[in-house]
Amino acid sequence: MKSGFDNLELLEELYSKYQEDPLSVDETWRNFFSKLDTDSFLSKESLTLAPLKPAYVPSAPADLRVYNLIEAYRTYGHLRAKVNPIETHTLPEKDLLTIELYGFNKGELSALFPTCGLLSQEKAPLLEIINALKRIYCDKIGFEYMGLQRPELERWLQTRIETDRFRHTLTIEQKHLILQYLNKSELFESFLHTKYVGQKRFSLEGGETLIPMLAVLIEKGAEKGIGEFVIGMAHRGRINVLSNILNKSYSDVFSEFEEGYIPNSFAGSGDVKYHKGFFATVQTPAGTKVKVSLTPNPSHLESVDPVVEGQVRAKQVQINDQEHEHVIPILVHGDAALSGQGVVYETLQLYRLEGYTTGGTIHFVINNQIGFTTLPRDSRSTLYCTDIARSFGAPVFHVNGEDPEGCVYATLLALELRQKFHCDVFIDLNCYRKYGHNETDEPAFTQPLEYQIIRKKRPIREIYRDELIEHGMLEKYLAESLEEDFKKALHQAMGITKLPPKTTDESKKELPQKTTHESTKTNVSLQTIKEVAKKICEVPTDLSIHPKLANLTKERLSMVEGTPPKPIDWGMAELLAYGTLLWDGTHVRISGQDCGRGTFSHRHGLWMDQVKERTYFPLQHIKADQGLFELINSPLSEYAVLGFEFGYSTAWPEALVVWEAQFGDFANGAQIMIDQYISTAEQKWGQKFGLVLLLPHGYEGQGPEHSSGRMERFLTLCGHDNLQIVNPTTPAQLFHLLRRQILQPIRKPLVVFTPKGLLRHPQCISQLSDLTEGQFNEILDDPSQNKQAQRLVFCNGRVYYDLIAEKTKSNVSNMAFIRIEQLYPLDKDRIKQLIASYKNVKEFFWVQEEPKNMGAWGFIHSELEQLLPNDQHLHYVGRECSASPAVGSHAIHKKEHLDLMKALFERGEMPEWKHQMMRA
Ligand SMILES: Cc1ncc(C[n+]2csc(CCOP(=O)(O)OP(=O)(O)O)c2C)c(N)n1
Repeated sequence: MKSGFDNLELLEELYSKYQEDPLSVDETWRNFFSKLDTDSFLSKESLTLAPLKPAYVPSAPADLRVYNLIEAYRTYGHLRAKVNPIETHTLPEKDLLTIELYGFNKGELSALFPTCGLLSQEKAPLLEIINALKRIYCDKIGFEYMGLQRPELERWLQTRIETDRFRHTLTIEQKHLILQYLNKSELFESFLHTKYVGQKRFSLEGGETLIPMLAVLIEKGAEKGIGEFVIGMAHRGRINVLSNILNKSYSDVFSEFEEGYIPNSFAGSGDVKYHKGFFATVQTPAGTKVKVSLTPNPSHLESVDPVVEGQVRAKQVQINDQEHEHVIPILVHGDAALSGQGVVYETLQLYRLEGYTTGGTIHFVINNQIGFTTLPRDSRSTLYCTDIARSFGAPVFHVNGEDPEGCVYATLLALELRQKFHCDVFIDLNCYRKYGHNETDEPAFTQPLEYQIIRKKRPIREIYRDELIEHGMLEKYLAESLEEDFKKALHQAMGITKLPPKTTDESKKELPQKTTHESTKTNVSLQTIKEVAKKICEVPTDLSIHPKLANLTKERLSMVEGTPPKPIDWGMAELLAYGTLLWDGTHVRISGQDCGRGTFSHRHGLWMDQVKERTYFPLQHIKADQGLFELINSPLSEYAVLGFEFGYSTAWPEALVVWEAQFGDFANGAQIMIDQYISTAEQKWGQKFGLVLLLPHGYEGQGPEHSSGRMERFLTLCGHDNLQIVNPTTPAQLFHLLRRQILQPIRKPLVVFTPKGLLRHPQCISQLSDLTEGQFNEILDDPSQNKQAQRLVFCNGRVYYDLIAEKTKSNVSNMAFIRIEQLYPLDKDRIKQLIASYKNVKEFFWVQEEPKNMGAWGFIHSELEQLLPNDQHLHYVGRECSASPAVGSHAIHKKEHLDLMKALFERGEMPEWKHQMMRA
């Protein structure tokens, strides 16, 4: 019996025969192969099959028709460009560029026509004009730049491309340098392939031209004054980029391939080698130094894009790079991921927004024309994987990986364009993937015919080397010695790798930060609070604000200046937290949907002039040397915006970076950012950052989608002190919590469940003295200090206010309420102390408004039960398990709420408590 592989061989043999002579195979196979030929890679033909109408007016003069023809090449020439090193079929002649469409015939090819500025002479034979157009637009670079709605940019590029200025100015030294980078790129991979057989590395082979492209970009960029590049990329070629672009030592790379490898510098849980980040200062051949970092990246493709943008933005702001010209983002994509992942669109949407722009990103696509086992025809509806670029007016240069000089030319053009127009630009590196998805995969299971072509391919390095030798630009012996020297260096590095690791001493490793429950001093002097309050309530004389806002500022000022001061509400406490941090020079950045005013109109950190178009941010006007304040209404995206803020906070850990969700549950639109980055980045990659998430949460009868911030999800992510999960219940608690985030000695992400109804609840207030004297309390004891209580109720968040209202109403005296403000890390010692202070307690309860399978119960019940006296259990009072977070009907919500209160307050003196189940 024949195995699958035998059949494959047979198939390959048949296909080879068919390629030589289609008539040599029988008709069934002929039909099958001809279909594969046109379908195997996304066919540009599909665009050209419809019968085309003439693109000229018959009466139009010749110069106009020539101009139309030139414009057609500028617009569609890329469709004819020879950019695909594994093209399986030749395109038919008849297409959008055929001369008949523009009113010419073959007999006119030698007739003279105006060149319309394309050539230096005024007139030229039609054939010469067409040949020039083919050379410019249909050679090994496809320029896609027309119709981007940026005429200036299009004109500039046109001049650049058509005068072909620096394409042919590569010196012999530069050509040798390109070859040297190809040597490094390809020989490094083949070395790993033979030394570490069967180990995953996501080889770059087939697309190794990426290395000279990146190298030249960094070199030329540095010479033009760029001080830093931040690169985001996925698995493919990452190890190659680490070694050959960021100069991570070969021996360090090899040691990570060794069996038994244990990292010797960081004691977190770590990550696999093709996800880790790296930072280096690289010296260019001309001696210029430039910083290059590669951002850590999880498996989730494209998720790193907004992270890189956020990091770059933070770095630009830190060095006051207002023109966005000194720190540049580079994103390297895979073709399937680029066209498939929605976060790409969300990230691109940020690029010209004032609060997020980084002045343009240079994108590279390692377009190996496959995603794992899926071909383009199954993975996208667009012609190019880069078609998203058109939505944002970003030019695309389609290049052929087997044309290293063209690739380098396009890269330098992209750099110049980005620096001049501050736009995004894409380089679509058409190449192939030498092996399967990884090195252990057999690609011929799913792409037998493509791999027949690919297996016959010579390495790009060899093709280019032989080209240089053939054109007399390189001596053969020199080429050989360059290769030998590099191989020797790899062998030497390998020798070092075999030595024992530098240190296995655990005590020498950098540890993840530990949290403590010691309080941080966060109170602020009365004088400073007054000065800050005055400034944030001061309306400039030339600003006409909304009358209600004018009243609000007076009201707010009276919370500090009144005699006696009025109670502080949530909005004022929050602004005072930001204001006092800014006062001390901390940078505060808040972004989220509609966060300027605040979804619930509680913040009003952004004032609009009611007469003329003008915005005013009072927190930007506190004092001369204050910290920078940014309050940014974000686009309607969670994934990219949260990713951006995460990136920002990792690059600027001393800043208070806040992301607010419109409602807490919208955060799940950014779940990848929460799971893959925020909760794990310190353990995986050693990143220290203090990002704050504000998630409005609370059961107020607004239906399934507006009640829950999905606290349970965050609580299941907790471990290794990775997060701080807080549901504060007073304005003063919020004030101290936000200040603690900056003033405590460690940096940990903070997830805050924020209120909606409580924003204006008459009981949810604090006194001025709570800000000047207090601190953040992770656990709040019952303020009534009813230490004789027989029932001790633990709770969390807004339900506390319902409970004390009900307690007052029903005149209950045997209960005390303890609020767990900080759920994680949980201060168990403090809870134990409090439990011990209530000596008469017979019953312990946890009350929550969320269904039992949601909220804090799943996390807290085992934590609290361990702390109770021996024979005691924690009784659950709350809604039963539910599929949906909350009911849709307000009336049912109210009934559920009454039932909940009754369940706690209307039981007999000492009921036999069971875990309470309630039904609506
Ligand atoms: C968001 C996401 N979904 C699925 C995967 C699994 N996966 C890993 S690589 C890959 C194919 C990627 O193809 P492409 O973007 O073209 O890059 P290539 O591997 O070809 O370089 C897939 C589906 C993933 N890593 N991330």
